[in-house]
Amino acid sequence: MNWREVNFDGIVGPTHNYAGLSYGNVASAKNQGLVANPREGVLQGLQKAQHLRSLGMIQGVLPPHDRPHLATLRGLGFTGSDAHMLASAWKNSPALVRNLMSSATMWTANAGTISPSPDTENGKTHFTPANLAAMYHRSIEFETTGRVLKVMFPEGDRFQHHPAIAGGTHMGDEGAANHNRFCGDYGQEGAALYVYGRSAFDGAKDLTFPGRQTLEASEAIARQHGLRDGKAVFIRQNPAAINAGAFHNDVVAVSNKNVFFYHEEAFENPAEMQKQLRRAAPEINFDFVEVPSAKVPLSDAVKSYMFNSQLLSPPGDDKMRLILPIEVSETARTKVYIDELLASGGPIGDADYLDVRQSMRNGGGPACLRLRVALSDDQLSAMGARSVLDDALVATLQNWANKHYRDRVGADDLGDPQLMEECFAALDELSQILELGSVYDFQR
Ligand code: SUG
Repeated sequence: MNWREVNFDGIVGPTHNYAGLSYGNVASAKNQGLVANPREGVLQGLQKAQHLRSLGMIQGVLPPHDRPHLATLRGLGFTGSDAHMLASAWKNSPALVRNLMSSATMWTANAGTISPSPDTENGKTHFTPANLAAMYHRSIEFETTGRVLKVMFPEGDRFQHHPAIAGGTHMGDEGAANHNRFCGDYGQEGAALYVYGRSAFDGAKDLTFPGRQTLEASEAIARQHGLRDGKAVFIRQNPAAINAGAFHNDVVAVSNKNVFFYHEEAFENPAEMQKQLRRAAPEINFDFVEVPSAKVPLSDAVKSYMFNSQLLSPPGDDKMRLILPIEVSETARTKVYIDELLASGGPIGDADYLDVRQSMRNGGGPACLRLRVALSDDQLSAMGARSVLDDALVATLQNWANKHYRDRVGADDLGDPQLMEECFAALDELSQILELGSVYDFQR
């Protein structure tokens, strides 16, 4: 049976904008108020997906969500027609509308946590959508995400879905961005590393920025996914990394198979992290590529997003390949470091620099934009919906984006009923293209 990692990239939504909503996310705060170009954003994302396809990878997509999220407005007591609800909410609280217009679902590394079937007791692939409780504009994602995942991976012999973890910020869960699966090969049993920022009940006095992921939420996911005893490792992020802007662990670390590429200051106790992983999976020949602060200061890692890269095993290649944001090549020390890394004879032999600047300005690099799922041939053929890209689907999506998306969305546009109509028209058509059925909350 053939196994591979499939990347599901979030399609940038029609309301993509820079509202500065994510406290602790340095890029989001810095770029607040810029005019966004959603059309350029979606095309940059598709170009990244095409690049992976050109390397021989199988590539899927996940759809954007309906924005403004009318179900949330209704839950807050707004009534009447869609346009009336939007107008009243905009008058009452533009800040609320800005939150409900966010296109943050594009960062599918936060869509959920996935444990592939070789790692679970019942031999099924398990899914838990992330509650994203830390940020209001993201806390409205999990219900739609859960519906989409169920259409794409139908519940049954192969796939099992769980509800998002309840409990608000105490049980804050940000999904795969704080989760790494290690294995010898994708179809072999692996070990899971869950990285958390704080414990639910301890106050985390050493954090100035939010620790979005709690230990208790991570433990709950490992339990409900039925990971085998001893195969889940829980390690704390370095508070200094969170305070420097690494709001998710994937800003300072990325893994693939047996290789872990991470910054020296990513974890509170990196030696303990290595020890526990080796203990959890003695059969895996771990290769830890720890990047010293002396070569790449934490500030350059956060600014360039060097670790928010995709680390791939393209079919037929002996060495792994990094997909980096172009900002890494524009930051002196990270460019020098990557050149040295590729020449070092280690496990990583190639690197490509891609332009995903529309997303990067909100703190989302190549790794944020994708959800990884290890799938066998059999599981791939059992998938629902039409989310795996081929040339025809890419062309259809490009035409769709060119037809529906604006090339400018600024702060004042977010209360515009016309933008809402455009978003719903685009998603109505997209749900047909991707054969999603009724996953959205708006009525058409
Ligand atoms: O949750 N930005 C996202 C970026 C998520 C990046 N994901 C990973 N690291 N995996 C966030 O902070 C900004 C939206 C705004 O400001 O409008 C935002 O939500």
